[in-house]
Amino acid sequence: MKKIRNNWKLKEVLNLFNMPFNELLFEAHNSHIKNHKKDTVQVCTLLSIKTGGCPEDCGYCSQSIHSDNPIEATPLMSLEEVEKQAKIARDQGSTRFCMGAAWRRPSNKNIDRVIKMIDVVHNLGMESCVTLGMLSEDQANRLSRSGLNYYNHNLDTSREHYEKVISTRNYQDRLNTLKYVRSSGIKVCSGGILGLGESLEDRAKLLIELANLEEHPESVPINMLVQIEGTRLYENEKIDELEFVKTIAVTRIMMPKTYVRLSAGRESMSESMQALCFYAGANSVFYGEELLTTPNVEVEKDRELFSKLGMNIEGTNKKTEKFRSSKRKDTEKKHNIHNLKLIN
Ligand code: SAM
Ligand code: DTB
Ligand code: SF4
Repeated sequence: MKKIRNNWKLKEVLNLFNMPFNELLFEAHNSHIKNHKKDTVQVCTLLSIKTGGCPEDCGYCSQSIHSDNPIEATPLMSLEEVEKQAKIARDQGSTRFCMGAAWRRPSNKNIDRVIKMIDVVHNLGMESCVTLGMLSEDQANRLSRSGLNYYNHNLDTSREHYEKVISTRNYQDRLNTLKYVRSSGIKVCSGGILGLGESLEDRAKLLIELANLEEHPESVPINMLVQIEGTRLYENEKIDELEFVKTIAVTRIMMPKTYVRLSAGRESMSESMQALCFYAGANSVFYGEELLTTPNVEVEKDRELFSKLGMNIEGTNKKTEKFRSSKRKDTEKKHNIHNLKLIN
């Protein structure tokens, strides 16, 4: 992605946050329509290919062995199961498939297996994304040679707040992986979570870290903490809805060409709040009934919302919908599934 601006200062970002709400949204919306196709949303389906048993102690995550109620650990999913899930996602209209694994860092053997999964996704005509924890330079290069499109690796919060959330790795570990991913040629997907007990200044500093990278990430997910029982941050004070919308707007202004993903937490957001986020510059979402270990908005509900808002899914048109609908019938037959909940 072309360099835009990467010398943001804290004071000017705080000034953006302190603008009157309507003025901030208006400025963000103008930046959005100058740089992106209007009323278009990019959709990506998530699949947890290796769940639970993670040695990291991220205070928000149900997959950490440090959680009081850790999710059951599973082995790495079979290629056949990945293919089945990827076909369902494609038939539901998804154009990107993101596979997540609860690892601190993947072994080289597991990288080999993930590369085969990436091939499966490409053969189905979707873009690929993976999120596997920390990578070595060599692993990033191998994934790049496999044709991987995106690597997701979040900074989560500001450098200062980070150690209150995670103690088993540091900020520089995260930045190193992002550096290897960027120099390997894979597109960068990196963002954060709101509702981790961070201050407004922490939110501004997270965005400065991302926007002051040599190149802006192509994709920035903004997650709202999904509070999961047993995790350290369960029952944290919830972030104010309008503060969340403002963070989307500031992200849009600071990184005009980036896809801003309205990520985890949509299930508990009203349609009006999501509509405000789209106005403020969000232009991608996770799509499909599940995130990694928690539920997401139902596909039909999303379809209805997009239709109410006059929004289209990026990369789909009448021809691709017809193709998907015929593929959907094959998938239903092959896996003996009736009535996949989907597009019409
Ligand atoms: N283990 C890898 C890692 O941490 O990079 C990949 C999977 S991890 C679950 C991917 C991202 O999901 C995390 O970096 C975090 O930003 C987000 N996430 C995890 N649990 C979450 C929660 N409860 N609410 C919101 N976002 C969450
Ligand atoms: C991201 O920023 N959010 C996604 C994805 N990248 C991998 C994960 C959200 C997880 C929400 C909690 C769960 O389902 O476990
Ligand atoms: Fe492990 Fe990723 Fe969960 Fe942290 S967020 S505990 S690294 S799966």
